[in-house]
Formats: sequence, structure tokens, C-alpha cells
Amino acid sequence: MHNQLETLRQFISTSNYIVFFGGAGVSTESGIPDFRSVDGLYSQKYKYPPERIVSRSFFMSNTADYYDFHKARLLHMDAKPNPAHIKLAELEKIGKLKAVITQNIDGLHQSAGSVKVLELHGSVYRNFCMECGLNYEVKFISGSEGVPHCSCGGVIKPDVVLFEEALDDDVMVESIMHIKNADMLIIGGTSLGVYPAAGLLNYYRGSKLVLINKSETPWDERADLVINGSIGEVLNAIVL
Ligand code: CNA
Repeated sequence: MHNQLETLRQFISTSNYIVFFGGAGVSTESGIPDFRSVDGLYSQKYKYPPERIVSRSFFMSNTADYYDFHKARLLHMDAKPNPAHIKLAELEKIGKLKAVITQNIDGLHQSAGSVKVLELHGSVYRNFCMECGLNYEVKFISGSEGVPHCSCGGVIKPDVVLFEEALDDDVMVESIMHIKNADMLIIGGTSLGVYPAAGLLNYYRGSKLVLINKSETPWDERADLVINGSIGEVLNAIVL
């Protein structure tokens, strides 16, 4: 681990366009469960399989069950950024990191002070009426009984990308631009099993691809540095 941290430090000190690409594992140290770890949401028992609940067709057909899951398992309004979020925000502040591209929907990168955050899968903090488009804050959702409805009567939907839904074109284009320009790409806390998000990594052309993850990923072979560990601890060990 010592040598790996030293290599990570060297990579950072010789880079000026770092991009971070992350997933649910970035927030587990803030107490938010991921999907695919042994104690993740996919391993827990619900009335329906979680991977089915977070799909567009389930949202449309079983809206009340979707919201039971959403409010109980996807809303973590008391969660605080951990050292991984904080170090990434610091790297941006000193001008080394140009973008955080995240599959997370929890808003913790912004809470830590990151400014350029590209949310591939949206955010639970934005919600809109499916009929009239009116926006609603997350507190309206958490404080509602059952399915939250707009004043016009329409159903309110969280602005998160469910399975079977397309990713936002502008967010995709900007993410690709940053990954293409990056001289260092740090990937962390993601199983890299969700597409098209994981496919974005193919746009990286540099020679400092770093993977920080607790478990193996399909990209380990292609990485210039793999650190199997907790991302909060690893990034916390980097002194800027
Ligand atoms: P995932 O498939 O659950 O994978 C998480 C990965 O992170 C696994 O490979 C773990 O081994 C690894 N991991 C867990 N904790 C740590 C840690 N502390 N340090 C390093 N590695 C760790 O999650 P992905 O993000 O790859 O899958 C994409 C889904 C998960 C997206 O659509 C998200 O919206 C969705 N999700 C987001 C959140 C959130 O916003 N915090 C929570 C749960 C699920």
C-alpha cells in the first residue's frame, strides 16, 4: 500500500487536468449503502428486487412501492461528506482537478465544496411534476405521505435516471470532453457494471488511470495503478 500511495502522490503532482469518475462506494463511508457490496441494497430483502424497483416501468406501475423504497433507502439527507469527497473538492480548489463525474444521486460532492460536478444519474435533491414540470425540493418529498403530488394533481418524480431511462445528453457530452482532456483519471467506488456510464472511460487517452476500489472491477487490467482499499482512507492519505 505504501508504494501505491507514493505512486498516487507522484501521479497527482505531475498532473494538471485530473478527472474523477465515481460511484456509490464513494459515499459508503458517509453511511449510505451502495448497491452491489455484500451489505449493499441488492443484498437486502424487500417486497421486490431493488434492481427492479429503480426502473422506469416499476416507477410508472407501482409508484407507491417505489416511493416507499426511495424515502427509506435513497434519501439520506443527514449524511455528511467523508474524506474522499473533501479531498476531491480540495484538488479542484488548487486547480488540479477539473471535474467530478458521478453516478451518485446524493449531492455529497457539492456539500463538500466541489463545483464542477457532473451527475450522470441525476440527484434526489431535484424533483419535478410529471404533468406541469414544476420543481419541488427534497423536503417536500420526504415530508409527503405516500406518493407526492403536485398542486396541479400530477405525480412528482425525482430527477434521477432510473433503469430504462436515457442519460442527459449535455451531461454526457461534457463528461466525454473532460475525460478526453484528462491527463489523469481517478476511478473510485464503483463496480463499473452500469452502462452507459461505465462506457465513458473508453474516452480516456492518458497514461495515469488509477482505480481505487474495495473489490475487483472489469477495468483493473487496463489501469496504471490499482489500489484495493477504502477510498476515504486512500485519498485522506494524500497531502496536497
Ligand atoms: P455499486 O455497483 O454498488 O458498486 C459500488 C462499488 O464500490 C463496489 O465495487 C464496492 O466494492 C465499492 N466500494 C464500496 N465502498 C467502498 C469504499 N469505501 N471505498 C472503495 N470502494 C468501495 O455502485 P455503482 O456506483 O458502481 O453503480 C451505479 C449505481 C449505484 C448508480 O446508478 C447510482 O445511482 C447507484 N447508487 C447511488 C448511491 C448514492 O448516490 N450514494 C447509493 C446507492 C446506489
